[in-house]
Formats: sequence, C-alpha cells, structure tokens
Amino acid sequence: MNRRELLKFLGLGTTVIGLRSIAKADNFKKKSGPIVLSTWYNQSVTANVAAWNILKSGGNALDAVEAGVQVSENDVENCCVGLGANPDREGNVTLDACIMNHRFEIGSVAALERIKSPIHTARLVMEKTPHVMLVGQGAQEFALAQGAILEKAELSEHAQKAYTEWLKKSEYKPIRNIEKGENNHDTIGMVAMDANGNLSGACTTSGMAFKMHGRVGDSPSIGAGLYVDNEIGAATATGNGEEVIRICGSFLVVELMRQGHSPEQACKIATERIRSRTPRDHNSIQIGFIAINKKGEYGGYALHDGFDFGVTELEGKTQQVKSKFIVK
Ligand code: SD4
Repeated sequence: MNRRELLKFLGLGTTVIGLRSIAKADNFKKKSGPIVLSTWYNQSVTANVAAWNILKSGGNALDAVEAGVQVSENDVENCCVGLGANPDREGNVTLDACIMNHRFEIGSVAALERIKSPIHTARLVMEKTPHVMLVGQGAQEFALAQGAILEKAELSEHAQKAYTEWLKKSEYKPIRNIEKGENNHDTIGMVAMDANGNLSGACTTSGMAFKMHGRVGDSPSIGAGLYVDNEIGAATATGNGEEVIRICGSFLVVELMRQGHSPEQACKIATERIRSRTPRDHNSIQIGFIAINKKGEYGGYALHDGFDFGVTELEGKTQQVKSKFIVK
C-alpha cells in the first residue's frame, strides 16, 4: 500500500494538508536517525567514522562514543589526548575522561597515568563500581585490576620536544586553538544519537598542557565537560576547563535546550555566560561547546574564532562546521 492508498484507507483523502503533514513527519524522522558530532573537525574525520560504523549497523550510542574517542586516545601524534600527549609541568602525562549514557549512568577518571584508554576505564567505573569517579593511583589500580596494561612512562617524541622547549621558560600560558596545527588535535568531546533515539556522550583529554601536577579540568567532570539528558539532548565542551567548570557548562547547555533554545543558541548563551563571568582576561581563553537535541538538531559556539567540529549523519559523510564565535 503506497502513501496515497494508505491515506485513502484511513479516510484522510489525499488533500494537500494531509500530504504536507506526512512530509514534515518524514523530515523529522530523518533528522532523528543516527548522528554523531565531535569537537575539532581534524580529529572528527577519523573519530566520527569509528562511531558511525557502530551507529549505522544499529549499535548503541554508548558503544559508538567510546569507540569514537578511542581513535584519538590511540593516536600517539595527538598533542592533547592519550598517552602521546603533552605532559604536566613535572613531565607526567595525566589523563582525564568521562562517559554518560541515556540512563543517567556516569563514569569518570581523572589524573590517570600510564593507561592507554581512559575512556574505557571511565566506562568500567560506570559499569563495575558503585562510584562515579576514580582519580590518580586508585584509578590506575582499578584499570589494572580490570585487565589494562601498565604502559611505559616515557613521553612520545613530539611531547618530549614540546616539554623540553617549554622548560626553557616554564611559563604556564595556554595557547588558543593550539589544536588547529597540522598534527595537533585536542580534547575530544563526542555526543551521539543512535537509531533508537538514545543519546550518549564521551570526553577524553590530557588536560591543559604543562598544567600543575594534580590539576583536573572540566573534561572528566560530569556537568562541566559533558552532560546527557535523554529527554532533552547532550552537550560537551573543549577549551580552558576552569571556565567551563565555573558555569557548569555542558549541564547549562542542556538546561537551556530544555527551556526551548536550539542547540546553537544554547551553546551561544553558555559561552556568553563564560565571557561575562570569568574573572580572567577572556582574550587568553578559548571555549567551544557542541550540542545535539532529541530531534537530531545540532549546533556549536565558541568564544573566539577558530573552533570547528565534525558532524556525521545520513550517508555517513563527515561535514565540517565552522563555529560562530562571540568575540569579534
Ligand atoms: C581541560 N578542557 O583540561 C580541557 C582541555 C581542552 O583545549 O579542552 N583544551 O581544561
């Protein structure tokens, strides 16, 4: 039975109004199919593919975001995610990550050393412990007990070079959009919706390069670097974590969507909040938010120029979206 016959059968006739409302519904349905987006297009191109491969075959959003961000964790050339990343000021690579599913289940690790996949450890915290966050040595011991390997403590070649250079002045001075460089990437925050319309998110990072030992940013902090509410939407952040924590950034974006704002508008308002609330000079700070709502609509916003993100949907093509920004 085709659409025309169906309408006739239902007694709705084939009026223009009837056909229009079906077209709208089709459109809506298309938008709520699987979709994945992640911060910084240059890493989305590979990370989103890993997530998409799971989504397109009917896999769930949680598996997709975990597999997606693991691509960045496994990339030793990445300046800012995984064991190849830049160290803290003492020369230790300390990793932060968190994950959240459509049932408000959460897991997080912070200041984790010598473990290859912090996002997997975060997922295990979520699934195998009565807690939501493990840090430092305790997180490492848990990862090892769950079968992870204790990796070498040495820095990657590029991280050693950057650290040696940094030691000359030992000045903590985050560089805006450092992740835009050829081989550089950044914290990856990823949110996805699966074919069942369920949302999940993941975020993983080595944190700000040359941070104090023990410093923890927004990325493993549920509500700051990532938040998912399956009734509303999901959001994640990148940039100077202290500023994102200050306003509970990703939670705020989701709450703004709950109030009816589009994902882009919600990201914009949260970014404006950072600009108006930070006690720091906002010129030295970069923040980027990305978000998706339950209809599959997405958006992002940044404080300064230079932020972009990658969106993969429909045919599995990854599209680069250059974010709008506040400070002109
Ligand atoms: C942090 N938000 O640790 C992370 C780092 C980051 O661009 O995203 N850098 O604060």
